[in-house]
Amino acid sequence: NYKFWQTQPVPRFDEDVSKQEEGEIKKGDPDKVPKAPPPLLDEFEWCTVDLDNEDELGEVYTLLNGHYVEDDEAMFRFAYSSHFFKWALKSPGWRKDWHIGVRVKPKGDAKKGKLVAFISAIPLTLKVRGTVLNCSEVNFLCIHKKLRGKRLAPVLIKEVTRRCNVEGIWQALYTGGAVLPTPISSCRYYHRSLDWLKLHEVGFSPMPPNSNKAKQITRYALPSAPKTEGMRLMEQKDIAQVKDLLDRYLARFEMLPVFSEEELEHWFLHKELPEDKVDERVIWTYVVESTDEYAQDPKTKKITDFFNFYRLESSVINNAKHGMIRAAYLFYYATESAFDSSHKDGEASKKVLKARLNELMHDALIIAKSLNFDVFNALTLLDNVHFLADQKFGAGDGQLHYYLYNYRTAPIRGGMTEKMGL
Ligand code: YNC
Ligand code: MG
Repeated sequence: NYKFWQTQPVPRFDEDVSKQEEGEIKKGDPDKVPKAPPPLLDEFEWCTVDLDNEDELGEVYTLLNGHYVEDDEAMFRFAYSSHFFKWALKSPGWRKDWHIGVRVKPKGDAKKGKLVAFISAIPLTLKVRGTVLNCSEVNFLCIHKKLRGKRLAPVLIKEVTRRCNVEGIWQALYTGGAVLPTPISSCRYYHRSLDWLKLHEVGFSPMPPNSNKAKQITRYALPSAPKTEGMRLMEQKDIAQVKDLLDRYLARFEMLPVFSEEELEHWFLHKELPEDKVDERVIWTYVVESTDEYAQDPKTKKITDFFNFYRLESSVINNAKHGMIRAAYLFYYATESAFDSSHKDGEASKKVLKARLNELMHDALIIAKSLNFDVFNALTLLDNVHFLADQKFGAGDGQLHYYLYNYRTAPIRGGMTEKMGL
């Protein structure tokens, strides 16, 4: 019955949001923002986690790797790398005090007690049906398994809200598998096997009736090299062009993130890692650079398409043979073929887009396979419906619900930002 959520500025399930005015639910009042965090039980205390401190980064890593999101059957659990946390939590404009922890109060001579809960926010500029919202994105809410069911989650949510309000931020975007009042959109996870046998052995991919191992392996076989001419890894010099293409592409959707060049660089461009950390790489962005058919100089090239995926492992909780699943998550993409104007009718234009997306995603799968990923994941958003079935993705049982805090809007159709796991 949502004892906590019914006290919050979010639409109720029974509201007909389409009949109400779009916008802020409760006007933010800086004078009413509490000066201090809400109280915790006596044995706990608030802290700010310093992700620039390797020890504290390690504490977040340990908490989340032992206690973060699992599937319903507790077979798999998200296993973020330390570098992933830096990527996800230190995007441009990040604030240290938005990395919030709860510790057990230190005993004896100890300087700090064990980290038992975490919640975070990063700044996000979001466009919802033309309105630009300066909001935050709340993620990585996690409570130690021994402290579950004690109403600590609402306290963490109140504290992250307070720390956002202090900065004059009154709206937030968040996602999750839990059903809360009230999703603005809901997506399903789709999975494309790259190493079917391994996925089968860990219990992720069942054997379909009337099939066998050999048939399944053949079904998901991929060529060894990508096919699209002009495809290469994104470089620094591509940022402005990729941003222009992405901005135009995302403008076709009802809700989208607005990235500055600096943000786009952070999220899309891989930076060399120290030698001992090379396998913590998170992001791979590929661009297609083609000869521009409209250019005066036929040698002029421009970026006509791009896509990227990030790496997020899942630990396999109880399996003798495999400890980890290496998953690639489709993040963003954009293609000039979305603006095809050679056809007058919409159906023909859609075919152009569909054909191009299938070429691009086929190459994304080939590349991910060559990078040793076991599975390629995507959500039912953006233009993904055009390629999921053709590229042999199968529907998963995970749903991802999207929520906005303190903002009322009619349900969002189709695409929007791709998400970082949960
Ligand atoms: C959840 N995922 O309904 P009611 S996603 C929000 N998001 O409240 P307790 C959640 N609320 O129903 P536990 C939630 N899960 O009584 C539960 N709740 O109104 C609500 N799992 O609290 C729940 N991470 O402390 C109920 O629950 C109340 O001990 C119960 O802890 C929950 O990061 C949790 O799945 C999820 O670590 C922390 O189970 C724990 O069970 C856990 O008794 C594994 O809480 C990891 C996991 C969630 C991933 C995520 C997004 C979080 C968004 C939070 C909302 C942000 C709002 C915007 C704030 C900023 C505003 C501004 C400006
Ligand atoms: Mg609790």
